[in-house]
Amino acid sequence: MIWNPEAECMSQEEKQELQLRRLQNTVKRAYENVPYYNKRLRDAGVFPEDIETLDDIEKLPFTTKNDLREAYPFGMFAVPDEEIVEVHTSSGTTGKPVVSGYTSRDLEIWSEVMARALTMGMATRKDRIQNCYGYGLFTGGLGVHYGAQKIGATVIPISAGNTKRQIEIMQDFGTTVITCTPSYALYLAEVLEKEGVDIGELNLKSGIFGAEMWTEEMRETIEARLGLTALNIYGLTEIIGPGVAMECTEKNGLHIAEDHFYPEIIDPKTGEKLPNGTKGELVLTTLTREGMPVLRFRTKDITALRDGECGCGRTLVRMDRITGRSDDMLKIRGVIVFPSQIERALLKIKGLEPHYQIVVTRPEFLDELEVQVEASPELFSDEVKHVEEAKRMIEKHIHSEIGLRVNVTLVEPGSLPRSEGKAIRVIDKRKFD
Ligand code: DLL
Repeated sequence: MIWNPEAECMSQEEKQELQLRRLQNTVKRAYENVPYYNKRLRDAGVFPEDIETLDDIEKLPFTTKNDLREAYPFGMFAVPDEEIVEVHTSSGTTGKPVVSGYTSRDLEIWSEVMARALTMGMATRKDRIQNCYGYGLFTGGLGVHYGAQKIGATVIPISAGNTKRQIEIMQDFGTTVITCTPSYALYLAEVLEKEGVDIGELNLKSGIFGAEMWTEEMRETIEARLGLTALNIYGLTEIIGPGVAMECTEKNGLHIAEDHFYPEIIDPKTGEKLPNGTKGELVLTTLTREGMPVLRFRTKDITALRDGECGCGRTLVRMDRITGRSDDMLKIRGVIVFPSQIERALLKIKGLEPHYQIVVTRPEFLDELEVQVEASPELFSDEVKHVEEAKRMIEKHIHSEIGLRVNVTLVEPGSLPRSEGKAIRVIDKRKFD
C-alpha cells in the first residue's frame, strides 16, 4: 500500500515544478524572517529572486550543525514564538544541542511523512505498533507516534528501555510492528532467546529500524532472529526527525520525501555537487517547514542517490543506506557523541596526558565505549588503589559530559600511537561499510 500516491508517485516534471515553487518560498521566508539567513545570503550576494530553477540552489550557502548550534536555542526560528507548538533537540546530551522548532503545520507535515514511512514499513490501521524509540526531546518517539496516529494504527508508546517489559507487552498485546534502533532489535532478539520465547508465538510482522548506521548483514540477522521484515528509516532533528527517508519492502534504497526535503549529494572536501549514483555527503533543504526552514544542511552522512522507478511504484528518489560520516561524529547506543566532548572532559582532569584514544566496539549487540588515556608518570607509578580511583573519577567526568557510561583504561605514558598528521582519536570496530 502507498499512503499518499499523489505525492509519492508524481511524475518527475510535476515533482520538480512543486519543488521549485516550494524552494522559492522557503528561501524567501528564510531571508525575510531569520537574521542568520538574511546575513548569509546578503554576504553571498544571493537573493530570493535569484532562485529561478532548481539548479540555482547551488548558489545558496551551506548550513552546518555548528551554525545551528550557535543560534541556540531559538535563533533559527522563522516565526514568532507563539506559533511554535513543539521543540525537540538532537540526541547528544550535553554541550549545546541543535533545537528544532515546529509550528502546527510542521507537525502535520511530520505526521504525513511518518504516515508514508510507516506504510512503507508495512503498517496499516489494523496494526499494533510498539514504539521503543525514546519519547522526549529525541525525535524518534514522537515522530513515530504522530505517524502511527495519522494512519490510525494502535500505537503502544512504551519508549526505550526495560527489555523484559517490552517482551511482556509484545506477547500480551500481540505487537505486529516494532520501531527501535537496529542494535536494540538485536538485543531484544537475544533476550527473547534467553527467556526461551518462541518467536513463532509472537505476531511480529515488520520492524522499522533507524537512528544509527547498520548493515545488510545486520538486517539478515535481525530478520532471522525476530521473524520479521526489517526496514530502514532515516531522519535527523535538524530537518524534522525520522521520516526524511524510508525503505519500502523492495529493500533497494530509502525513498526521500522529496516534496518536503530537497536532497543533493556533494563532495565533502570541495562542496561540489555530484551526479546521482555517486557516493558523497547528503545535503538537505527543507521545502515546507515554517518553524525552522533549513537551507542546504550538510548532514555529513555518506550515501548516493538512485534514479529510476522502484518496483513499489513510488517515483521519489532513493538513497543508499548510510555507510559513513564525513566528520568524526559517533552514534553510541543511538546517542550523538563527538570525540571533542570526551577530550573536553579529559582536559579538565589533572594527572592526565593529552593523549587518548576512543575505541568503539559492539561485543554482542550493544555499543561499548572505551577511552584509553595516558596517565602522567606520577599517577601511573602510584598505588593501584589511586589508579583505580582516578579511573572511576574520569569515568564519572566523561559520563557527566556525554551522558553515557564508558570504560576508562589508564595506560602507560607514551604508549598510545603518535601520529605525524591528524591524530587518530577514534577506532570504530563496528563495521558499517
Ligand atoms: O536519529 C532521528 C531518527 C529517529 C531517525 C528514529 C530514525 C529513527 P538525530 O538524533 O538528530 O535524529 O540523529 C541524526 O543519525 O544524521 C545520521 O547520522 C544518523 N541516522 C539516523 N537514521 C539513520 C539510519 C535521529 N537509518 C543522525 N542509518 C543522522 C544511518 C542514521 N544513520
